Amino acid sequence: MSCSTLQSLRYGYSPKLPVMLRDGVGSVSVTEGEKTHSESDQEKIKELFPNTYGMKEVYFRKGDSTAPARKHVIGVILSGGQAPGGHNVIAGLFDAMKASDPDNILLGFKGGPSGLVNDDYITITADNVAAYRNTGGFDIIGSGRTKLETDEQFQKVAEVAKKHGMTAIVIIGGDDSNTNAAVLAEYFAAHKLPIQVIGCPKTIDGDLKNDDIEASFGFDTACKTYSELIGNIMRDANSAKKYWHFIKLMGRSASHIALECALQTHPNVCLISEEVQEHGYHLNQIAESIASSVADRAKMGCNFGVVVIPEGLIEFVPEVKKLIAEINDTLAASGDKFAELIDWDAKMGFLTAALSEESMDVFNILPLDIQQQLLMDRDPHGNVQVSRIETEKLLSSLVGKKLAEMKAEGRYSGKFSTLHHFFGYEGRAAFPSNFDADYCYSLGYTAFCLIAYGYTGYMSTIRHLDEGVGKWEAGGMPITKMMDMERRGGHDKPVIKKALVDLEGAPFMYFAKHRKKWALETCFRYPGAIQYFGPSELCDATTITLQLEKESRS
Ligand code: FBP
Repeated sequence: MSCSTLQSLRYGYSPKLPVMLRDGVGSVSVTEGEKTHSESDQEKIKELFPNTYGMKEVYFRKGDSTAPARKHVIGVILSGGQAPGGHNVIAGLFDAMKASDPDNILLGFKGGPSGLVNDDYITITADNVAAYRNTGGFDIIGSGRTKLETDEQFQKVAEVAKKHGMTAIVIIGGDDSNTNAAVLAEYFAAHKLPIQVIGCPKTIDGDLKNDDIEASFGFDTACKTYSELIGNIMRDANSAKKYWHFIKLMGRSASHIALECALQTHPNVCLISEEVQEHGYHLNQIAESIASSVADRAKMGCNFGVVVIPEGLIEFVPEVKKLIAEINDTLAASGDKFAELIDWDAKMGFLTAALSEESMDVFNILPLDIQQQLLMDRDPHGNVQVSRIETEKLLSSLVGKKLAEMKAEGRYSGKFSTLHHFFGYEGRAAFPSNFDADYCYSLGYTAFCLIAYGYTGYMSTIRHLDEGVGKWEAGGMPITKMMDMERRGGHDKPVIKKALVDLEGAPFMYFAKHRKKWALETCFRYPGAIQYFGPSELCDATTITLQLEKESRS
């Protein structure tokens, strides 16, 4: 019996590289573009990054390398939530390093930034990498959410780097981790330490996106995985014709994942948090609009449908946003006092005394399990863990109440049976699509080219992602270019601006144009599973978001 598995077959996949990288690092030349400036707050950011601000944009071309020959010991970390393709960033980095000099060494620090601070590492070998090529997950070295931001941590990292003779560190992470990469690069430059820092844009959420980063890696695979699942549910719904499915999708604050999945599958309803915020829609209004879609379909004999809800929605509903902010302040100010209260009535007493009357009214209309979820521990950044709040259940119960009222008034006579789903972890460690496998490998390869040419404080970039790999362009962009000043935890901080869904952007506009029809009719699309082998138009297709963004630019 043959025992080929997708895993074993994927080990043999050769990720495609942009043309300028295909002949190996010895044949990559560099061109510098214009000096860069930050998104906004230029004077302030220049002052905070005196050694790494204003550097030039970098492009790689085919040509003889002029990078100085030098042995490298590079440390790499994976930071934050898993995103498909992380292993390939490491594989691309490893292959480029070894192609440049077989004696180069790659150290993988375990469990995210804390591994770097605590000098917990493995030496990455060819055998190691071979066991993880083109696979999902971050298990080659693990990941973590420790923030790398204090001088004390930087000092420890410097000691670890000195001990190993490290020349560079590659940080594979989201907006916050890349912000910290820029701060670390500035710290090393200010202390005249010869350690370069390069970032790679990771997150399924798709919110690390700007003029220079067309997409973060993992978004493509995660959306395709969720779209397959949603499509399967739609087909089941359209067969059984008896359930309304409420599906919450990961993505933290931004609704990019929900929007892309809606474009892929055409649900009856897809909420977009950014739109809810823009119009200040209240919970009541959101429930009413879903209920009206349910009632309209019921008139046509369709007592089934699909509602897609972005994970972070709850934080964008004005009254809940206010409630969460008040709970955050109350929990932060109470120290351990609140956590020590075991009895629910005692907790309620505490909250009633601390929250405004308006917020307490909102809290009181929420079902008990949602109330409890809102009081759970915050993440290390002090944020509510939105992935753990069952917004899908909250909304379906509010819609149920609305429909009951409509029934009593004779305005609705259908059946409303609901099922709930939350898709998040199902997609974060999936086998990367060809797009993510190629993109990630290219990001890792490019990261080494940036290091070889001596750059620090840069993010590895691949442009023209909406075209085939043959047209991709490898390069680097100073991270400070992507920054602005934001108020975080009571202080003004330089950060990479998080990209939320642009309500005037082509993907949202397309959705807005079609959603009325999708709400009433059954227009479901069934994308099926990600294809790894077969015709290129199937296997290498990008997201609809990227395609629409491209069309709107051309
Ligand atoms: P990052 O890429 O920003 O780390 O987040 C990815 C993510 O999957 C979010 O979509 C989600 O809200 C969060 O991680 C869940 O966190 P955890 O893995 O800690 O449960």
